[in-house]
Amino acid sequence: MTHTLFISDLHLTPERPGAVAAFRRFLERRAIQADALYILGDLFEAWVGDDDLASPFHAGIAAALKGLARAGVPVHFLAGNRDFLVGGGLAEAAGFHLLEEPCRVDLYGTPTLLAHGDAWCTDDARYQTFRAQVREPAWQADFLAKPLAERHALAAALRERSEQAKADKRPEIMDVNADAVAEAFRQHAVKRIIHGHTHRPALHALVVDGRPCERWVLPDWYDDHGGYLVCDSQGCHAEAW
Ligand code: LP5
Ligand code: MN
Repeated sequence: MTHTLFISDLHLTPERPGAVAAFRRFLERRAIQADALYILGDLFEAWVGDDDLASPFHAGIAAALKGLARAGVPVHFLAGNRDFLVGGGLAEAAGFHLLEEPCRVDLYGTPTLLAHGDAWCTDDARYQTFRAQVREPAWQADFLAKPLAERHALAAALRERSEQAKADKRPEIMDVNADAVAEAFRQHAVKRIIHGHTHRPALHALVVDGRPCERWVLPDWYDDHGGYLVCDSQGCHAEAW
């Protein structure tokens, strides 16, 4: 047993070649040494359906991930708000296991809860309304039935709307809600949570019902920065790439 790696919020797109190159290097040189790799959502800038594997960019990322899995490192993926439409097609092409969030795992003896993190941003009421709608199977079936080009156009329009909406929101409401997090520690009987989404990498030490707990927030990846969490039997620590 050595260590397990956690990443999220890479937002991979051909428009940010620095982050893409860093991800490829990370897979080839760093993740190859791990017991397992967990991707906690927002691997892609936007995922509009598994038929988008027709794009050479997406197929190339899937192939790189599959290379890691073929080399014997299990890869696990749970979806974020940018790639909640990832399904069995990408899982097959990339060789990863799809997880439902939140997902409780035993990490070298420490029960740990994994999630993207957006579901705990309960103060962001407009986002939660939107999230509930796009997680509906009927909405997803309707969206996936549209031509690929139309889905790309809708996703681009939504990204623009989202950036405008975020500019008008107070930063606090875009962070996780303390009560929602405490409830997750309680409900899943864990002392450690790992998540992404908020782009506020940190270790938060807290006490829930008298028990010391830790919440690790993963960093995002852009052309000039990014990183991952390393966990082993001694605990976790963050590393930059
Ligand atoms: O992603 P991030 O961190 O920047 O912002 C999120 C929330 N925004 C989103 C939207 C994603 O960025 C884009 C997802 C692309 C997925 C592609 C597939 C599905 C396409 C569906 C096409 C309709 O998740 C943002 C949060 C922020 O996190 C912090 O938690 O605040 O939430 C918003 O900005 C949502 C707005 O507040 C409400 C948006 C209402 C949109 C209504 C539908 C518009 C239809 C668009 C087509 C014209
Ligand atoms: Mn996110």
